[in-house]
Amino acid sequence: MIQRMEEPTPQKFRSIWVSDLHLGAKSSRPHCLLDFFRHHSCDNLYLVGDMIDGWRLKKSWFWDQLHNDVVQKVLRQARKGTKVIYIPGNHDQFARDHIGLMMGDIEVMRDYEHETADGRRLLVMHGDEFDSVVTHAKWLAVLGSGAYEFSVVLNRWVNAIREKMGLPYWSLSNYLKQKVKNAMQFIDNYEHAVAEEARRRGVQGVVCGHIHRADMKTLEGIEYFNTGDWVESCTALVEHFDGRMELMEWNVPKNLPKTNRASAHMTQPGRSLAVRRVNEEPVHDPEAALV
Ligand SMILES: [Mn+2]
Repeated sequence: MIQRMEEPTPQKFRSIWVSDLHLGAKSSRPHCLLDFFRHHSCDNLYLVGDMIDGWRLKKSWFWDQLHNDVVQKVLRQARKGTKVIYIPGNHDQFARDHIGLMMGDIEVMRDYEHETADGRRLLVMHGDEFDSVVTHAKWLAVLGSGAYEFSVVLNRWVNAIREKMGLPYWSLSNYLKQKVKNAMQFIDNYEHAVAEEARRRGVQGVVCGHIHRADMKTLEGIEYFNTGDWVESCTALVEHFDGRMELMEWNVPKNLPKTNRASAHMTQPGRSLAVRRVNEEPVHDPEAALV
């Protein structure tokens, strides 16, 4: 008998939402999503936009076997009976020309109303529509915590030069703090705009992506879910069979030998991110244009 490499038995959910994979961008992490799909299955799979980064692909073609594998995996799930709905985002807006059509077994929609097992109605959309409603603050132009110390050193240099040029003292750290504040304000405005749209449509909640910030909370009576991304955080939103929602993080180191991969994340399978959100570090995205 031929010994085959064993596939894991996937954990099954009623629904899974993923977004912002940005396939085609160098920072995309298709191996993480592929591994997530190997370990989880569902009845309803939602691809909530920016799955493929058409903007990047126009500039330089970055597409390897792993990219194909993810696409194949999704197509296979659709063929096997998972209802797959693809809601294109701003980076894969070329697919918006196909709204209402089928791509293989995948249905392409502008947005979608999902009904949970316990009867809540959730508006599913990518969410870039609400960029213009909020500010045009470059909210991603913020730095992570490690960069703060560096900024203090840099500040000294900057001001030494400014002094030589006869310019007054200028605080880099205040400048950065202001940037971070703007970023937080942007996120807050965005979330409220999206929640407001759900209210306008008469549904109980909203599932979106776009800002690469996984979250799960209630905003003025509207349930707000953000699926996060597969560029940095590798997060998915899942619905259990009783309608319970959960945010999952699925990070797999890229260079881990295949056989060890399972153990890499089994230490914390699907931990909830719901508590991670207060006063946390601002998002730092190495490719700011990804949103
Ligand atoms: Mn987007």
